[in-house]
Amino acid sequence: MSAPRETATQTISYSDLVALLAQVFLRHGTSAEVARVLAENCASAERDGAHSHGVFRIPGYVSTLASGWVDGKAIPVVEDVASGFVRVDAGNGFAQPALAAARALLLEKARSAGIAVLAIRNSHHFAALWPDVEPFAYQGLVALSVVNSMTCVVPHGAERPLFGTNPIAFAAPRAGGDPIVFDLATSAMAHGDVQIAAREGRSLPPGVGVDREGRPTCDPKAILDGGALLPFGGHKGSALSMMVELLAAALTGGNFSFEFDWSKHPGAKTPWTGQLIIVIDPAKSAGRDFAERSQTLVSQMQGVGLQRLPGDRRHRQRAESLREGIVLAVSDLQQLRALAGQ
Ligand code: NDP
Ligand code: PYC
Repeated sequence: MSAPRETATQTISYSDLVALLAQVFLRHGTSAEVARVLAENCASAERDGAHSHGVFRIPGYVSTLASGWVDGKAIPVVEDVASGFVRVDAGNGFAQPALAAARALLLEKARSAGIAVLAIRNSHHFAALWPDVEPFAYQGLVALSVVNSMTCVVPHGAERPLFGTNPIAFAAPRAGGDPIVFDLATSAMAHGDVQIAAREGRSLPPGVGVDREGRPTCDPKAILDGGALLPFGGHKGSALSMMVELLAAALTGGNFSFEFDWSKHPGAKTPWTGQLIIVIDPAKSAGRDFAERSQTLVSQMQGVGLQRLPGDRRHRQRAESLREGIVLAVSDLQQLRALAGQ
């Protein structure tokens, strides 16, 4: 999925898209709870214009479920391990239902201890990361999450890929406005965006990846066909990607991006790794109101000429989608309806 945007389109409401996607997940082997959580996650990405992790991902979810690589009916096991630490074994299921299962306990701990860590392991994350942190900011909390993916990024100074595309997402409350949220792959480009560029026949900017011989290339197909991505910002992005491997895998008990072998599951696309979420209650910090301080910072940034905050584009697109409906290619909608058995 991801027909070029100039193809025939149709609009669908957010709630209808959630219902349609839930039907797709259910029909392809998930439990009702997993279908609900993944459908909301995927529809939210599409609603916010995060196309690389919206309905574009559905064929990958479906082929992965069909391959037996992931357990769509896994029941996460939540463990209360310390005053500020919650562990979840996702049971080879998806990470988002694991977060949903642990959410209430994580919130309670963050409010009482001032900070709490959620360590999810044995989990698959195939989505955007901001939906995992943004809701905490709407509840007045600061949240940071990292997840590792699959080997496709060459560490800075190395010769072959090892790291995943390893995103970092952050959310913080802001007085009188949407929370401050950013969510970025530590690779120069998300793997999903490389796939979309390949399908649309677009070339990439220099510095994104290398071909199978390790030579710099702007051809997305060469990156996907035996080549690899580079970290963003050279050694700096590479260090952050290494940090993500340590926090999301080593600290949680999940797999590093290079540790799983899905070759015996043709069609498998979802990385089998781990995820870490840290939630902080700013009410425990000294003195001034955190959300007011966030707004002060934003005002100052705007005062020096900043036109666009991270998250602004998504929030603008969200408002438009909720007002006018989500625009999908007709062919994508037909494919979703067929997958839903309609
Ligand atoms: P982008 O480079 O598109 O955006 C990164 C962040 O920068 C966003 O918060 C974005 O805000 C902000 N931003 C973009 N342009 C500007 C600008 N000009 N000024 C200020 N802020 C800006 O994201 P990536 O390609 O790095 O990642 C895309 C998605 O892929 C993410 O959601 C990530 O979680 C997901 N991903 C998931 C993986 C997984 O394993 N599950 C692995 C890798 C990536 P805005 O949203 O408003 O555009
Ligand atoms: O876009 O890099 C990516 C990605 C990896 C796993 C899910 N999304």
